[in-house]
Amino acid sequence: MDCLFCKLVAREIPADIVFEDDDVIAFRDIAPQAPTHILIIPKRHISTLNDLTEEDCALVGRLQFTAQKIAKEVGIADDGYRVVMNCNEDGGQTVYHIHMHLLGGRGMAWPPG
Ligand code: DGP
Repeated sequence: MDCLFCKLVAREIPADIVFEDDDVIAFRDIAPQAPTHILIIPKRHISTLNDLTEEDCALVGRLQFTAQKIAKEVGIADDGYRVVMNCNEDGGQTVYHIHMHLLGGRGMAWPPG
């Protein structure tokens, strides 16, 4: 499958990996939008949030919990952070393998652009 993040999981392209377990991998975004910008993804390919099934609920919870763990580890948990998952074109998704953005290290604006 021609998926950038599957290639990253397979170590076919390099990444600055900050966390990995059997189901999830997290790495620094190549174009950071904040002092801390980390992507947390399932190792299994899921194209968009629209493709999730009931069986994926625990996996999505694992993504969120991993974000919390990393936020604490990198020291942004107390000041605060944002997690974002973009879906399809209007949502701003550019890589079609679901991923959670963990953004922190600066104040965030609302509403998002
Ligand atoms: P989204 O627009 O929500 O689909 O986010 C995709 C993110 O992926 C975007 O913030 C940039 C990041 N990205 C794209 N290509 C690479 C890559 O090769 N390596 C890393 N580490 N991040 C990438």
